[in-house]
Amino acid sequence: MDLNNYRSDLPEKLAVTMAARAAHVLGLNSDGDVVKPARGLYPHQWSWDTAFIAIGLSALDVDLACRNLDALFTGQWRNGMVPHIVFDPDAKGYFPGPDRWACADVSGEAPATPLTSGICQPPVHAIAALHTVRAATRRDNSTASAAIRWAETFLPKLLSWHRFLVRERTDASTGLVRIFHGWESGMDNSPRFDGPYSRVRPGPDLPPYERRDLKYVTDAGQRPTNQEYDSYLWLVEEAKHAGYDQQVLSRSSSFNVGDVFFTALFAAANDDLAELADLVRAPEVAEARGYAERARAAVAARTGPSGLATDIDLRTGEDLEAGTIAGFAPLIAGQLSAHEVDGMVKLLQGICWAGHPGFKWALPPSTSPCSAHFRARSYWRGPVWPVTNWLLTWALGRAGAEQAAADLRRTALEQVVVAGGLAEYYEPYTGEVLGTVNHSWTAAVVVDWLCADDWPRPASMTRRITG
Ligand code: 2M8
Repeated sequence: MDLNNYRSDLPEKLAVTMAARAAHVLGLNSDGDVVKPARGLYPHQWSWDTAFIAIGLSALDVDLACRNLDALFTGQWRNGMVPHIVFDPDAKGYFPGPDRWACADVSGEAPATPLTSGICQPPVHAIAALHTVRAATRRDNSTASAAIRWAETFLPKLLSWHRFLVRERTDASTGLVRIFHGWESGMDNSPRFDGPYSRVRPGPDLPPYERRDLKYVTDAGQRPTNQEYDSYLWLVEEAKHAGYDQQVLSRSSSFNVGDVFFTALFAAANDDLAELADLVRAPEVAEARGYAERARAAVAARTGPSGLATDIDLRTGEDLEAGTIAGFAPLIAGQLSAHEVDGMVKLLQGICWAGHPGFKWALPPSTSPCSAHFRARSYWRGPVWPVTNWLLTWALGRAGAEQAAADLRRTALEQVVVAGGLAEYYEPYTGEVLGTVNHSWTAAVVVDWLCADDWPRPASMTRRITG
């Protein structure tokens, strides 16, 4: 078969090969139980990556999925925050590392071990936990009951994390989750944050530093700029200066954004937390439902006539209209009417998103090609990310738009197969692989997509990852 002309559904043999390859990448990126995002560029455990990785692993090895989530939560702070990085003391070469964050030195909330960063990332963990438990219940009885027992132990940790987001991070006036760093959104250099970053002024006392990311991605144009890195590092200094105190930061941080996508994921995660609590007969079902409703209402209040939602700069009150994938927050938040879902699907498939006539694949990029901020090769400013495709397929399926979900999933898989690499992100016009080429969350969503279709799963896939 000529893969360059490949356009139709994956034949079974190719699907199995692809799934095995994705499982192999997860194995390549693991140290013991813990699957890191990528060798070299991201050698520690990342927060929302771990959630997506667990989603993929749950199709291969439920227990390993649980162990990855547990490993991440060993870094949970006393106030409930799940840090965006849990550092591996043996892995070097990532900047900023634990010394630069100095969390345990300046905050009594941070654990002394493991060492962590001092900010968080979107709360996909409850979604991953429920996904994992559901995968287990489709297996044999002993896998199912082990997963339920695990969920009983994991639920209090999830609750403490969600309570942190409600107590420390929910903006009273908008109901949105506030973030103090673009890294917290997971979409680091997205044009969503150009306005807020223009107001971050790195001082002359910014300690010197050396970027390490450019050793692994040699085309600097695919990564954030040096100027952006100065702002990123300056915000770390500000957070340290505030002792990572969330209330102090809400007044002092020069970056303070009400993030619609984070809030939408929080709504969806609370729906799943409620379901998980129900499954293990815990009393917090109503509490989680309440959080979900309030987060969903906050996203709805930021949704314009187009159907897309807009972040807000909480320092200035400015609407952060930038034409990014985060606009699809209402779809992620869930519980839209059939009419609203239909509108979202039309937008998603329209010429300003997946249906852009110049694109190689009908997939939504991180920033709309109709936006003046669109950059085809630059990280979160334009490329297509399999992980956001997964979130959209998941949200569409949940909203009952099964055909749109299936089309998106099929095309996203075809892109990965034809490009020949499980890349971090892809160039929308050419389909070229960008960033790192063996990225775990890409591998994880590929495993989930393939297994969700009940394609055969060879035993070798499980062996490769579990050793
Ligand atoms: C990217 O972010 C990190 C900082 O957290 C980096 O560029 O060094 C983002 O894509 C983020 O969403 C992701 O979690 C992380 C690891 O894959 O990489």
